[in-house]
Amino acid sequence: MKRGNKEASGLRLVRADAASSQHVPRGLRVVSGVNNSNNVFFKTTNTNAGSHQLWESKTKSAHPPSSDVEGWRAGRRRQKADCGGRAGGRRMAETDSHTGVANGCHVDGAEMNGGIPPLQKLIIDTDPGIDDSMTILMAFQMRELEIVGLTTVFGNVHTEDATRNALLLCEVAGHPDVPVAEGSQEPLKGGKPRVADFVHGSDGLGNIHLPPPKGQKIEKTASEFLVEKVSEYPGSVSILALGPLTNLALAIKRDSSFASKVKRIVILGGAFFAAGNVNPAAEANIYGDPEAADVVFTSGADIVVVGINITTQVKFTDDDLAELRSSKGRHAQFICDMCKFYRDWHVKSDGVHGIFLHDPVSFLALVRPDLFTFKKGVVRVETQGICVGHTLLDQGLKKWNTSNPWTGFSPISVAWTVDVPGVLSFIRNLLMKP
Ligand SMILES: [Ca+2]
Repeated sequence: MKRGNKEASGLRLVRADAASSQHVPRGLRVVSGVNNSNNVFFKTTNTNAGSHQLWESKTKSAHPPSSDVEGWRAGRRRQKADCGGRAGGRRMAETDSHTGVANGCHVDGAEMNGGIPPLQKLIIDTDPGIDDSMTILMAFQMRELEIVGLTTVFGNVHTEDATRNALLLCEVAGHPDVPVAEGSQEPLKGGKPRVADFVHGSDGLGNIHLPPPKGQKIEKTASEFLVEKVSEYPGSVSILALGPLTNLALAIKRDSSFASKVKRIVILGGAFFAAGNVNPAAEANIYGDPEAADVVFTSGADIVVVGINITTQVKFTDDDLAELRSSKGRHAQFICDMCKFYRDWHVKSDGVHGIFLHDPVSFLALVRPDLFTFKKGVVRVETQGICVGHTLLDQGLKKWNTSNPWTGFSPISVAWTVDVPGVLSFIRNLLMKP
């Protein structure tokens, strides 16, 4: 890793793994870049405009094409023609964190719209849950998303309460017709689920005790609904999993082609090379059903997982919450009412005067992957002993002499770094949107 090799010219290389001969063009500051298998990612910031670029190269030493740099120097807004295709084997995306101005670029094989992939079908598997609720309302605020349905699971509350809250949230969002399919009441191995009502209140929504929803859940179970929709639109439906992974594991067991038909599964869960939040070993969503998590992680699906090592970097302080309350955000009052209970728990539990934005951050890994870097590798989950629920990634740093429990499974993408100001700005803008 090279650090600070451009200090003299006023450029600072903050992080660039395995990029031994990279060149940082004048006027751009590299803020992140990791070697992801054979790819090198560079994220650069234009220090004048406060905007970001993400570069990807198939080689281990690369730099942005000079024609693009000239565009930056002239301060021109790059148009679609500049980045609609590959340039020298590189793909590039440009976003403007302040304006969200759209440019047609590529990231992760998707046409981008200001960093956001175009209209995509999304199912949210959820246990609402205060930060789940924020995320669901945010998702409904984005016209780039088609919410195909919500599926529910235990976790922050029992499954039947999660279903009631999911129905309520669809109604609050003005989308009462979105189907809600109820999921499993218990983890794969059976037994009483762990329920975190001490974090989210007895109603799961910070004890605001709303009247019951007008709508009803559909007859299909969550795993039936997941299989049906993924089969109806193969390669087109993404899933955001915000709770224990029981429903997804059941869908994978129900249909052996589920993993290949789902477009992408973005998961909030795990703690990668960091302490858990249930105990030192485990994070709550994975701990809620470790067997299911191991089934999903080793299924071969296109998986992105965002652990609490990433999400705890992104907080709303008391000042942020006050600002949200005084904003014209469509759901600002509702969210701030819910967050009171959640905030008080953070003070007691973590000494944080504010809230972690776990679920919203994982949502951004779906809609704004350019604000993260990822490391690819096989992830397994401990299912017994004192470390039950522990997630462990094989980073690929060593060629193992013999096969081991990580051998032979498909690698998944683990969120490795996050652009905290970029993520916070996107979340604030969405929540404060009238
Ligand atoms: Ca959740």
